[in-house]
Amino acid sequence: MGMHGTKPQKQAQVLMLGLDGSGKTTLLYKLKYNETVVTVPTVGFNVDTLETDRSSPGLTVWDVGGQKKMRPHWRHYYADTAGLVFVVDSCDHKRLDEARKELHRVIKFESLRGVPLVVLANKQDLQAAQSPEALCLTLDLGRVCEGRAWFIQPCSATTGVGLEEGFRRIVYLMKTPFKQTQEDFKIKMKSKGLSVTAVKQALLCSR
Ligand code: G3D
Ligand code: MG
Repeated sequence: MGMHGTKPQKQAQVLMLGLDGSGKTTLLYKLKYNETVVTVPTVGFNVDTLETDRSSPGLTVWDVGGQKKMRPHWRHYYADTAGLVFVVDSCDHKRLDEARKELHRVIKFESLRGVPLVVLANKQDLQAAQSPEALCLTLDLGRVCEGRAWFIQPCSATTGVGLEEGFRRIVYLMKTPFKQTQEDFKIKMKSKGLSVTAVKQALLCSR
């Protein structure tokens, strides 16, 4: 993310989860070093820090391995999580249902109650990618995220498009009380001439 002079004082923990192969490690390296790396499946975790603007805490991002055998261990990373980023391979149509189940299982944990969520709809550079609107429905985000601040961000870890936006969004959701995010959202939509109902139908952002 942007480099803005003085290091922020506090660090906030962002937990990045998602099925194996969804692109977590690729996107973390792209964000941090602007490099496309050849990844190997993450056994255990990677951790890195990202700087934000001076008014926001820096982020410590935990990239936890997403293989089936790793998933029971995800819960050991939930404590102190200020923001959750769930990465989805938008092209892996066969495993979208598995991704949905894992996401639902994660966000039901008591220790993650009310923690803001950004879903990164990754691999949008590929033609077969499902759109974020369609993914919202496939992942049933509107229903399962009731009462939680959330957003779905299309991105590509290989080109870098959408990555900073996704992490800016999690910072905004972490910093802003839930009620305020709803108000901001309504104002933004009105200024675009869209009714809140129309936008809810589009299911593009948090309610
Ligand atoms: P993970 O950390 O979530 O397990 P990785 O996933 O970061 O290891 O990525 C898994 C594979 O997906 C890698 O390819 C990586 O290059 C690819 N990938 C990640 N993000 C994108 C993206 O946005 N677009 C495209 N086209 N590919 C992506 P390999 O071939 O090494 O398995
Ligand atoms: Mg990995």
